[in-house]
Order: sequence, then C-alpha cells, then structure tokens
Amino acid sequence: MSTLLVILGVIAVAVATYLVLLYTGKIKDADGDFIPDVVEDKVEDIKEDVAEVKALAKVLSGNQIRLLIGVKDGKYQSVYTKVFGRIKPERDDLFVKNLNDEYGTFNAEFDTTLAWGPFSPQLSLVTPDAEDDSPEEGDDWV
Ligand SMILES: [Ca+2]
Repeated sequence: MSTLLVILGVIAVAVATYLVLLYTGKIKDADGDFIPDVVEDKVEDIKEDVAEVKALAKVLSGNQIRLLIGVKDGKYQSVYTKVFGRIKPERDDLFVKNLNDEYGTFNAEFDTTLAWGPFSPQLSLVTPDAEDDSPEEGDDWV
C-alpha cells in the first residue's frame, strides 16, 4: 500500500512540476493543449519524413539494380561494390569509369562486356605442386 502511495506521490510531483514549468513559460505551449511545442514539432517532422519515405517507396517499387559480378580464384563469386547501377538507364560508362579509376579496380575476373549471363573464368586455379620432395616420416634425415 505504501508503495502505491509513493508512486502516486512521485507522479503528483512530476505533474505539478510540469504544470509549474508550463505556467511560468519554461516549457512553450502556444496552443494550450498541455503538449509542449517541441514535442508537437518533432511529431510533425517525423510524420513528414514517413510520408516522404512512403512516397519514395511507391515511386521506386519497380526499381531494379545492376551489379557487376566477378569470379575470384576461379571459383568464388564477388560483387563490385564501387558502383551499383540501374536497369534503366543502363549506364555502362559509370562502371567503366570506376573500374579505370586508381582506387576502383576490381580484384576478380569478370565479363568485360558488362552483360549479364553465364561467364567462364579463363584463369586457372593455383594448385599445389604434384611432386612432393619432402622426406617421408620413416626416411633418414642424414
Ligand atoms: Ca501544444
């Protein structure tokens, strides 16, 4: 029972403090609805942001992206992360410009026509030498 009284007392003090700050003008409330203007402005900003994101999602719903995919070490797929293009308009020049850039090299084999489709890497895998010159466990070391 005393816990409930303490909780009610804390709430009463908080409400009283809020009302005093509101009455003295420390908390601005232009329309007098007991909701601070700062909170109302933030809520309005968030509503505008959400509407903007919803509009963008609606406009870009059919949007597709283009990636440059390469082959590393003859077997691992790799995505070029310097440029992500669109299907329409198909801007190969952006990929070429970035690939030719000093810091834009793609450390993988890829189809230089930048066309989507099956691609067979030309470089062969580096495999360990077949011949093994190391001594067997039972061999003499001297
Ligand atoms: Ca208000």
